[in-house]
Amino acid sequence: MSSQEGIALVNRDDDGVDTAFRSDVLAGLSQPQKAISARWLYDDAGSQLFEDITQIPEYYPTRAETEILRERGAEFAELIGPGRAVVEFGSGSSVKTPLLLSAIEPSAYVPLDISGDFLRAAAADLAAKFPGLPVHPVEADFMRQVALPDAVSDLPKLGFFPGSTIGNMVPRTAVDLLRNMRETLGEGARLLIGMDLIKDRAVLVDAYDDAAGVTADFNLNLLRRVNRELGSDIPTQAFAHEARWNDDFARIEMHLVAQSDLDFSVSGTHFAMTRGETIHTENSHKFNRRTANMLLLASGWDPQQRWLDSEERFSLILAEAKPPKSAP
Ligand code: AVI
Repeated sequence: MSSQEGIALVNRDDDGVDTAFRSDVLAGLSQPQKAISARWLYDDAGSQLFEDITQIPEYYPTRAETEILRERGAEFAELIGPGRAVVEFGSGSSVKTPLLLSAIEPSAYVPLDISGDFLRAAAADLAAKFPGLPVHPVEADFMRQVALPDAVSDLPKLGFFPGSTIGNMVPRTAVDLLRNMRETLGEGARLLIGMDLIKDRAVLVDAYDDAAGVTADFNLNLLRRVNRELGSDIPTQAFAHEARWNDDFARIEMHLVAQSDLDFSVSGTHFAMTRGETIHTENSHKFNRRTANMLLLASGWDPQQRWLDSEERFSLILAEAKPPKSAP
């Protein structure tokens, strides 16, 4: 997951403030359940903290997904075949992407990311590792439909969306994104997507509330960012990180819990919180076979194959964009 700090795609006012960040924060803090969108967790410090999270013992998703990519290369090659343009939604990870690319003999690699800096770094890294592979980075907001470079227009496509980032979206947004991916990639495209699985509540809560406090720091960094960028005086030390399982929606939620009654202002707007009140900062939805299939089918993707890691904690699913057909 990269920083969302794209240069060309960010609107700033005369004081250099990201106007979307300010309006999102002010709107979110004005709701009865205070909330700030998880996209703002990823400034440079937050992106580094997320990298640190992927290394902590309790956070299994990265290791589990990497294991699948490492072990199942021959099956990917057989089902996907050679010659596809791999379109990665996000800048690409230095570990996962090479595992896929070396398994399937692609014709081109197209990383899409809103952050030009992360994109160029990831593209250069991949080009060095795969000298014969054409790499065409595209700076774009992949939540929308994206025009791919002419150089790959005639190639069959494989979308790659690892990490269970789809789980950070509420279902309505996830469906919008998956439908846009289908439009971006075209008919006959395949999609290889990571989805984390529903499991024991304690394992899930620990993965998002680790003993070393890295995830707590990641969550609290959001308040530090608001103070730094929006001229506010939120007493960050008066908040505690909480990860809670919401069983109705099969998701881990991250909250920042006020430890006392509080008053603060953000960009000149006053806010008050009572002790125990929370700011909701992230959802991480978990799936089972049926809910994963339902999400894909609702978005125009036919699931074809599903792989799990050896401890059955995480899934990678291959799906195909098929034309709509009549069914009972
Ligand atoms: C990026 N995303 C898939 C992570 C997740 O597991 O939902 C973000 C994260 N938040 C806290 N820990 C990890």
